[in-house]
Amino acid sequence: MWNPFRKWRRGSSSEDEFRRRRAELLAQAPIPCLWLLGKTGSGKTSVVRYLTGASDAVIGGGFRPQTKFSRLFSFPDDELPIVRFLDTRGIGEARYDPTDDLAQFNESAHLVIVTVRATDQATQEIIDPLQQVRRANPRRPVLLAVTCLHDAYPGAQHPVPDPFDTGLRPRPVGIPDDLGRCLEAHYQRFDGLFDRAVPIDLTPVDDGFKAPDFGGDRLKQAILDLLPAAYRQTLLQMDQLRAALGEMHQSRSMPIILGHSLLAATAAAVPVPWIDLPVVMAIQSHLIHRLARLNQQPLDKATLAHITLAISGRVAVRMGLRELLKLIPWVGIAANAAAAFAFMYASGWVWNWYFLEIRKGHVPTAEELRKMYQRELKKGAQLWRTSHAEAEL
Ligand SMILES: Nc1nc2c(ncn2[C@@H]2O[C@H](COP(=O)(O)OP(=O)(O)OP(=O)(O)O)[C@@H](O)[C@H]2O)c(=O)[nH]1
Ligand SMILES: [Mg+2]
Repeated sequence: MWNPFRKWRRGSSSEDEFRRRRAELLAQAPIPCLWLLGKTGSGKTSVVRYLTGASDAVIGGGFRPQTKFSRLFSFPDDELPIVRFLDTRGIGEARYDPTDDLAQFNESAHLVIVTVRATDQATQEIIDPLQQVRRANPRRPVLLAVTCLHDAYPGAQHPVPDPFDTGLRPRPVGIPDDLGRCLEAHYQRFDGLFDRAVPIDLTPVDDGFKAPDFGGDRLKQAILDLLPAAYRQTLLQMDQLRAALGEMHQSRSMPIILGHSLLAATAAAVPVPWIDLPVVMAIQSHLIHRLARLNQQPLDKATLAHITLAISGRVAVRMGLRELLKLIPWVGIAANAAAAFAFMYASGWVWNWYFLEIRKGHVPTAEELRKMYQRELKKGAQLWRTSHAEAEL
């Protein structure tokens, strides 16, 4: 029985070796890192929750302390992140000195998001460190997120329709002027320290707002526009997948499958022959085991062989990725990466579906598995193409 993981292991030793190579690949993978800078209670965690769909408990438990003032949250986890958030703590309670954070993260943070509450006027403690952060890398984009808009219209619902123009410093049109004045004051205070602003109000559902993610689309669009193109893709893929999956985007499988697909694409794009096929196969094996654990399903060798065989047949399994490459009409590194991405994406969703069906008491037939694999392969290729095309715009 052919087992891609065993073959790879025989060639190159152990789980440690895989971890080492994964770390090498992760260092090259275009994982965006967003640096959240804001006073305590200004909405940093709310931004993370909105962008990832993760719960407060997951976010809280996933933060790793980095420096005196900061901690890092890798989504969905440290093992295979698709996006990272650097969260500053305690600003407003203590004087924040960004020197340590800059020493550690100046190179790796791609975008700074400054959160400030609409009616907060004591902003100097955030302006001072922001000046230092801006000076350290003036080309790194800074997004000013003005949060808790409703503080400017207490007791009322958010205005409908959305009253903001689409400028870099959005202003509300046709509503009472308090909010407009608050925003204008922030734009003046932070003048020269940000590239674009977004008014948002991200509220827990229990707070009773009819629109709990007020301005959320504006926030996402601004992040996509500001991030360097290479780092934009990952977020685009996540966004497009969410739209396509609807309710299922809450599923914890999505970021895991996406993370493995991106790592496979990175492996295939590295122009070193030894790295592509064996490592991609090892990544697939990891993905399958992760999904089995997530769905609380046992995974034995017989099942592994049975499904792999059902999906693509004995010869095609052996040749999996290489065969796939031939079917893709472009050549070169980009095609390798695209094929590896689609291959991992399709494998992930087929396995995930298999585990879900088994839990329901239905054993999928080989024909069903094959059909789904073909369908998901097309979707994966499409996702790669559209997110790359959009990222290059
Ligand atoms: N209504 C509303 N509530 C918000 C908004 N942003 C944050 N909050 C609420 O304000 C509280 C603090 O928000 P967090 O997102 O935890 O703030 P934080 O910046 O992460 O705070 P620290 O972790 O203490 O530094 C929470 O109860 C949020 O639900 C917003 O835009 N609108
Ligand atoms: Mg927080």
